Formats: sequence, C-alpha cells, structure tokens
Amino acid sequence: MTEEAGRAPWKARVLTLFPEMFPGPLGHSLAGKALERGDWCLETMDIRSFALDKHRSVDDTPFGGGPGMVMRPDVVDAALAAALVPAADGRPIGPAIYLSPRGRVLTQALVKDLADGPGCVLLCGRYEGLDERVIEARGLMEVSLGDFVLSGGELAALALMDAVVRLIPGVMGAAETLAEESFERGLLEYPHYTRPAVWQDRAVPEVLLSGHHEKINAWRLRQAEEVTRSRRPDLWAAYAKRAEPKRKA
Ligand code: 9D3
Repeated sequence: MTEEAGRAPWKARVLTLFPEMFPGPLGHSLAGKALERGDWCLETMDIRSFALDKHRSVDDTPFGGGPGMVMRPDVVDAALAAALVPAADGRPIGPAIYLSPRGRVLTQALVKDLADGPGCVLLCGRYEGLDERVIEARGLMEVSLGDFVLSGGELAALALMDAVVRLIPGVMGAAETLAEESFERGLLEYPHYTRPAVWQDRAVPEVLLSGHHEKINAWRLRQAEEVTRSRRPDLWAAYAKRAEPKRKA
C-alpha cells in the first residue's frame, strides 16, 4: 500500500546551494507522513558539487556591471544535465522549473498539472539569479510565487511541493478533497466558526446554529461572494463572467 501498483511515486528533484533546507517544513504533518510512506519522493542535488574549479565557485560578476553576482551557466547546466538523465526504466522526469521572481505566477491550475505528471526538477536560484543563456538552452519554465522579494528559490520550491503533494491520491483525506472541489468556483472561502457560540460578546451568525442546511449553504455562498467581491475584484470579475455568461445574446 505504499504506492499505486505499477506506478512510481511523484518525484521532485531539487537543485540548490542549500540542500539542508529540504525537506524542512515538508518533513512535518501531511507531506512528511506521505514522504515516509513513499507516496512521493524528494531528492536534493547540491549545485556546488557540479563546480568545475578547485574553489568550487558557482557564481561570478555580471557582464555589464551592476550589483550582486550571477549563477554560472556552465555549473548550473551540468547540474541540470545530471538531474534530467532519464531513469533506467525510461520513465520521464517532468518539466524543469526555475523558481524565479520573473516567472509566471504559480496557480492551482499549474499545481494540478504538475501533480498529474511524473514529477519535476526544481532549480532554486540564489544571488541575482541565473545566466539567461541556461534558461534559454534548457527551455526552463520560470515560476514565481508572486510580487514580493524572497532571498532565493528554496522557499518557493518548498511551497510548490507542498501544494502539489497534497493533491497526490491518498495524501489528503477524502472529505477535504471534496470540500476543496466544491470551492473551485473561483470564490474565496466563507467565514468559519466553532465553539464557543458566544466569545468575547461576539455571537456566531444565528443561521449556522439553525440546522437548516439549505439556508446555511445559501448564507455561505452569499458570504463567499461578498468577501470575494470586496477583497479580490480580479477573482470576482472572472466569477461574475462565468456565472452570467451572456446577457446580450
Ligand atoms: C536587485 C534585484 N533583485 C533583488 C530585488 C532581484 C531579485 C533576485 C533574486 C529578487 C529576488 C531574488 C530571489 N528570489 C527568488 O529566487 C524567487 C522568488 C521571489 O523572490 N519572489 C517570489 N517568487 C520567487 S520564486 C524565486
């Protein structure tokens, strides 16, 4: 019962200058248990072990000047070549992803696509980033977590893997999976409440105590719509478009 018969577990190969950052938080809770069970597989490769000189250098100063250092294309390409060697059984490895602040922003749609595949190679940048020529030569897919500045790609790789692993069959409970699917309508979640029914003079909305499930569902949908409309106009526009596709025709 360690994995689906005949199918190898989802595998991430992480290329990093800080292999000791893995599995990090993924060693705990859901993802950690799944890792122990063999539901997925995590391999780290130290980019520095592919350095070509006796000083084991992995970076150099930018052509054209400017601050910081750039990751050397020759060293990173050697690491990618090693990470992309096909397995003896001919099983594909999956896409090579470069975690980069210039990438397309990670979405649940991409997370799902990755979870449906055999795995991926995750290249974590440090310094100012990677020499552009390796990105081109290897056709790397660049993925960002969003418009804020991290110190490197490692935390982004951990976030991506966390998102993927919880979609692997058997990792998350069936109830959670179902609840999630019902919320893939592009809305933010309705507010949640638990006991005590009154806390610091704040009462739980009465409808939730009514036991009237139809009313509760309607209330939750209205709340979800309101919170989405006020906080995320971008999601709201897309949702409104889908809910009411053609008023003219
Ligand atoms: C001088 C300009 N640099 C600092 C503002 C650009 C820069 C280089 C390298 C900014 C961040 C980083 C390191 N970040 C990542 O490797 C990274 C990242 C991120 O910073 N934000 C969101 N997603 C990601 S994925 C990888």
